[in-house]
Amino acid sequence: MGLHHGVLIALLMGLAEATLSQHQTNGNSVLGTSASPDLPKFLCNNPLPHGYPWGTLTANTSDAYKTHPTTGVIRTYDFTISRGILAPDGYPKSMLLVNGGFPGPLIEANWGDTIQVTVHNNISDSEEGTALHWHGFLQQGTPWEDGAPAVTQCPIAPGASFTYQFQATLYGTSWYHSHYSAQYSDGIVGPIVVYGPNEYSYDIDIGPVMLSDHYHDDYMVILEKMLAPGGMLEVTSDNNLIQGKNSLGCVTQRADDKTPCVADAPQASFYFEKGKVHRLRLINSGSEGAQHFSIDGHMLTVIAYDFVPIVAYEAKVITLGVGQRADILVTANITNGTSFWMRSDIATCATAKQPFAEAAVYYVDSGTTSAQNGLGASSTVWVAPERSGTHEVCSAPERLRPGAWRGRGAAPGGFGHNLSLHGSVSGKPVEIAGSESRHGSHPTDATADRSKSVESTKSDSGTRTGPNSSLPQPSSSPWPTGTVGVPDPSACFNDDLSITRPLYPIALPPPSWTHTFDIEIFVNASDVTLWKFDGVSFRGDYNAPTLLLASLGNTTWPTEWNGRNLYTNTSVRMIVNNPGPSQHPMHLHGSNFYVLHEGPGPWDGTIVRPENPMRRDVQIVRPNGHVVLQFDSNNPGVWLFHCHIAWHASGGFLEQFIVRPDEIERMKVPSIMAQTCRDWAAWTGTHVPDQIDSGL
Ligand SMILES: *[C@@H]1O[C@H](CO)[C@@H](O)[C@H](O)[C@H]1NC(C)=O
Ligand SMILES: *[C@@H]1O[C@H](CO)[C@@H](O)[C@H](O)[C@H]1NC(C)=O
Ligand SMILES: *[C@@H]1O[C@H](CO)[C@@H](O)[C@H](O)[C@H]1NC(C)=O
Ligand SMILES: *[C@@H]1O[C@H](CO)[C@@H](O)[C@H](O)[C@H]1NC(C)=O
Ligand SMILES: *[C@@H]1O[C@H](CO)[C@@H](O)[C@H](O)[C@H]1NC(C)=O
Ligand SMILES: *[C@@H]1O[C@H](CO)[C@@H](O)[C@H](O)[C@H]1NC(C)=O
Ligand SMILES: *[C@@H]1O[C@H](CO)[C@@H](O)[C@H](O)[C@H]1NC(C)=O
Ligand SMILES: *[C@@H]1O[C@H](CO)[C@@H](O)[C@H](O)[C@H]1NC(C)=O
Ligand SMILES: *[C@@H]1O[C@H](CO)[C@@H](O)[C@H](O)[C@H]1NC(C)=O
Ligand SMILES: [Cu+2]
Repeated sequence: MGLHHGVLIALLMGLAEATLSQHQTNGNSVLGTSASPDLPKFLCNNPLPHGYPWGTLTANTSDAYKTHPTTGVIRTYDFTISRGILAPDGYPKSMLLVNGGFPGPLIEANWGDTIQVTVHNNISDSEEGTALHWHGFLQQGTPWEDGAPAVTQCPIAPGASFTYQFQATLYGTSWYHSHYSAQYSDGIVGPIVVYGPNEYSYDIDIGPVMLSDHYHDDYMVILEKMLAPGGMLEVTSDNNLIQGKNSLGCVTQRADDKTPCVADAPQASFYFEKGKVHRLRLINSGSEGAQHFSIDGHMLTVIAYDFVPIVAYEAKVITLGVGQRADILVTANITNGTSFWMRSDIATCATAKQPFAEAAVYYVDSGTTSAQNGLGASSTVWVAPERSGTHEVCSAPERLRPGAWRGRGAAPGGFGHNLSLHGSVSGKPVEIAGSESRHGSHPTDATADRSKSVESTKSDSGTRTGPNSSLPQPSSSPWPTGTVGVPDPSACFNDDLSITRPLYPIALPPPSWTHTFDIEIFVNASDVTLWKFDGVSFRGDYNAPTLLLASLGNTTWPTEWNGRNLYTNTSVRMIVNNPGPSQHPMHLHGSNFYVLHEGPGPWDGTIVRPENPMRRDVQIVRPNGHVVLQFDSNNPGVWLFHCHIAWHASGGFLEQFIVRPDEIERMKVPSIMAQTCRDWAAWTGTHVPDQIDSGL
């Protein structure tokens, strides 16, 4: 849907100002601003056996697929999905927002906690269904909570609500997104952090860093073009964002497009403490492009991919396909500069009008003590910049190390609290089963004089105002292409499997079934170009979720549902051949897979490190190449295996596996699943849902 006239005028008035406020670019999100809190080592409003929520378990000795803590703690969240107009890159667009922010609120939990999210579908003015997928969560025993419409549930009808509840049995960094059509491309995305044991220590957790290509057109407009007779599968992005922000949004505006765009929207900024080790949680939450991420001059130490801790290795540039995550450590140890560009470039196997995302990284002096906030000089509190947040300080040994925590200024809602290194924090009490009720707060950014805290830098004479006109622009240069460790812009594959090694080794079991999955493009009888995966172009039925049919013993489905019953298989090997020029980030729900081999051309039959192959939940199959994956098919449920490019999934690039059908039949599906279908059926009885695509 386009922008309405009245709205447009209101917007024009709002945009008359020189630059855009955080609220105009990102709504209620504070990511990428000084109001974004650093994260703790773990949440501590809960029991801490042996000092940690997860007791004595460690990253390098735990097989998380078999052993995980069960804390009994429930982290509750309340999400409302509504339409709203934001201008993330200066170009206003009608978006779909979670609690009024883009990106949506952060979900936090400790390893072993239960996450409960109530989702209200408030999408109006052209109503739509929705469903949220919790990417990378295994959903053992709760396959109906996976959030895939037509597979695990009926969509949440407009005006209806649905409460998801599932346990965090893996830990690390992930995200949630709508799995309804390509809806998440319009903004229904947000980060998830599950705190767990760390093998590699760090001082400051900067938190999620969301990398996403960005489209000025609504997802439905894009799909209508793509799926029109004679249409093309290729979709072109307009910009690239870090934390949902970037400038240059007007550069790609079409000449005939009179939408009032504001040049030089603010870019994101990050604050590093000199000499300290920072953890960044990179997430490719985009719709198509693979991202090449770097910070000028800084080596990146990768400690986890997806939900899998790995043996640390150093890199200059990290490649992330859509859905993939990387946890990295960055030491602020450059001595001849204090501000640097963080960069994320869309690799050239995707078509992008403006592929370069930038954000500023500022070194701040960690030696400063606070005089401004009424705390005595004996309390070491980092003042620069002032932060807000509601994290507790708990008395676990690790948390007492000075430097690990930052002081926080007045929080947005006015419930500021005083931080001391050894005590607890006064402020809003949080029940163990209570909510982390930070969503919906407006970014007031009560920052004092930030420029004081930032060391003087060589100011450059750049013409752009971002990231923030009150701070100097970095003038650093990117790693030169063509040098060791810097991939060519056309490189569309993950780092070599020989250097990405899980910290906890698991040997590859013998497969009980091996199958080759082909990727094809074809034109259907209506002259629509679509994808085929494993011989079928997927099209789901929102009114008939396959998991619910399987639970009733029905696994005989129409061909276009592309279901494969795995019967009593124990481990399934999947050879995926990609004959085309696009990369495909292959994602499996319900399991992590082993990555046996990846490369150009066909597979030569060799396996990289069979005694401990890489494991993750998304792996890129490169253009004109192959990937060989294998998973232990022991988690009962119906699980999607698909390309995570939103446009490819819409074009039919999905398959669903029926895992352990006998056990599915024995599971007790909560009655709310049937009620959700009745609500959806009631709504579709009077409305025709515009399912022009695969549905996912
Ligand atoms: C830039 O600074 C202004 C004033 O301090 C603040 O309101 C705004 O949120 C900042 N923007 C970012 C992206 O940090
Ligand atoms: C796991 O890591 C700890 C802490 O670094 C170390 O002491 C221990 O030896 C490691 N254990 C194994 C099995 O690698
Ligand atoms: C629901 O959506 C409407 C229209 O977009 C909006 O005005 C309202 O604030 C939303 N309600 C909530 C609770 O977010
Ligand atoms: C900075 O730290 C990185 C580790 O992240 C290290 O590889 C590099 O050598 C250090 N550089 C300097 C100048 O100390
Ligand atoms: C800082 O030092 C590095 C390595 O010697 C050099 O490449 C870079 O240009 C220097 N930066 C500045 C701003 O002088
Ligand atoms: C913080 O400390 C100051 C000075 O001791 C006190 O006046 C204020 O009430 C405290 N704030 C909170 C939220 O505890
Ligand atoms: C071709 O695909 C489009 C998009 O999925 C669909 O609407 C149309 O019905 C299909 N045509 C035929 C003949 O199957
Ligand atoms: C199973 O479900 C499909 C789709 O609803 C239906 O066409 C088929 O008749 C069902 N089979 C049985 C045996 O009920
Ligand atoms: C494994 O799954 C394949 C695909 O459906 C099937 O042909 C085969 O019989 C299954 N094997 C076992 C042991 O269930
Ligand atoms: Cu794809």
